[in-house]
Amino acid sequence: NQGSVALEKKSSKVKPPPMYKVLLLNDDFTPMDFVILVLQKFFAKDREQATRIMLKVHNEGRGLCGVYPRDIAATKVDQVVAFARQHQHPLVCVMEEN
Ligand code: NFA
Repeated sequence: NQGSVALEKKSSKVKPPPMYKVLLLNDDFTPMDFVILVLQKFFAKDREQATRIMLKVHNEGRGLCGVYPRDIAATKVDQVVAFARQHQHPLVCVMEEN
C-alpha cells in the first residue's frame, strides 16, 4: 500500500483525494483591482501573479486560481462569492473536477 507496510503489494486501497480547479469568470462590471484583491486575499497570490491571472480572465473569459481537494475548493468559492456580493460586484467563481 504505497509503501506504508513493508513487503505488501502496491496500492490496492489508498488513493489521493479527487482534486478540483477553482476558476474566476469574466464579467463587464467587477473592477480589475477588486479581482486582484480577491486573488491575493483568498488564493495567496502576490500582486504580480494576481494581475496576470486577472488579465487572463479579462481577456479569455476564465482563469485558474488554484487546485484543491473538494471541501477546500467549495469553501474558496463560497468565500469569494460572499465577498464579491458584500461589495455589490457580480464576480463569479466556480469549481470543476480536474
Ligand atoms: N472585465 C472586468 C472589467 O473590465 C474586469 C474583470 C476581470 C472582471 C476578471 C472579472 C474577472 N472591469
